[in-house]
Amino acid sequence: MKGYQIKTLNEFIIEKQTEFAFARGELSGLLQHIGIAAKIINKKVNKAGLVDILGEAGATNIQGEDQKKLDVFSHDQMVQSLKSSCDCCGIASEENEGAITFDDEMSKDASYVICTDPLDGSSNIDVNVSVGTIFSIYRRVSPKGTEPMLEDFLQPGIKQVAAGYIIYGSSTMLVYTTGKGVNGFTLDPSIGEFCLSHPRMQTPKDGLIYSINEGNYVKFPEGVKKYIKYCQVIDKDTGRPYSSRYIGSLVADFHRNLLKGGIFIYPQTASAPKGKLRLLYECNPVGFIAEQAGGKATDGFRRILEIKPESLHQRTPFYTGSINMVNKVEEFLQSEIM
Ligand code: AHM
Ligand code: MG
Repeated sequence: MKGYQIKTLNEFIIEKQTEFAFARGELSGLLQHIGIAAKIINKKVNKAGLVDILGEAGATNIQGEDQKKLDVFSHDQMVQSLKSSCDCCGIASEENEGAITFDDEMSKDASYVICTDPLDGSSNIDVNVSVGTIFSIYRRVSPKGTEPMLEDFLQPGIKQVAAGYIIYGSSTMLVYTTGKGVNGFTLDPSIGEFCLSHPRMQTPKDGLIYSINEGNYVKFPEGVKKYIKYCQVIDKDTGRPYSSRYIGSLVADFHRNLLKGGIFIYPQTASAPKGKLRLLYECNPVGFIAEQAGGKATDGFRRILEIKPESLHQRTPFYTGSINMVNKVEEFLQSEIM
């Protein structure tokens, strides 16, 4: 009898490693440990309504936002899993002001640093809406055997070796890229494994969805206001009016648009001239996935992946999704400055 044909995340990672003649398995080890952290965080997220884990942890993170207990748990879990991989020498996390560096001999010898938002969209946890974990992996620029330095983390997104996210949704998925396309894995809870479910993901060049927090409309730049009106005009050739869909969880909003075609916008506003989202651990990894799936990611004027970061928690306006839709909003933005 033929068995159930599956390819697990770990099998896939090892298979890909053999495509690089000189690969030493470090990146594979890291990705596998992120997969383990994802399963543990997933379990906790699933039980969020059952145990006393909801509510503020009593602390405010350095962005001035209240930390939920699950943010803290997810951060601690990522740190723990990455430390025990011995393939990571340091972490920049949304939940920690400075970079976390590992000073044990094994980790100091590791080649990679990681930037992560351990639990993105966590304000949605209390109401049972999808949240995610985002990660971005860089090869360090400081010498191996030493403690990592700030410049290891402040590399432009084009230097990412791998990036991905986990979405804790109606099912749990891990989506990642190493710069050779995007692959998605769905967690099969019956066997506790991420299984390849979305090989070689490509996003449509056009879409019918726009995702933006329209409550901030009056604060948006003129170009964004005009683009929103453009989305709402009836035009049967382009399928307009587009549907407006906004969850308020970057991973979930992006993931839906990746699969269906659409644009996600978090622009600069009058009160937040640099936008809200963070370059290192939100926009760069999501932008890398977008590009690898045939989409686009910009700050309205510049390619996200080419921005040289100046600080760990730097914010940036963010426009990402189907390439023709991002090009269109850029036209509106650019026509406003001419
Ligand atoms: P967080 O990292 O503190 O969860 O904030 C990021 C989240 C994103 O997931 C989402 O796209 C955005 O904030 C929503 O912001 P807003 O509520 O202003 O629309
Ligand atoms: Mg967060």
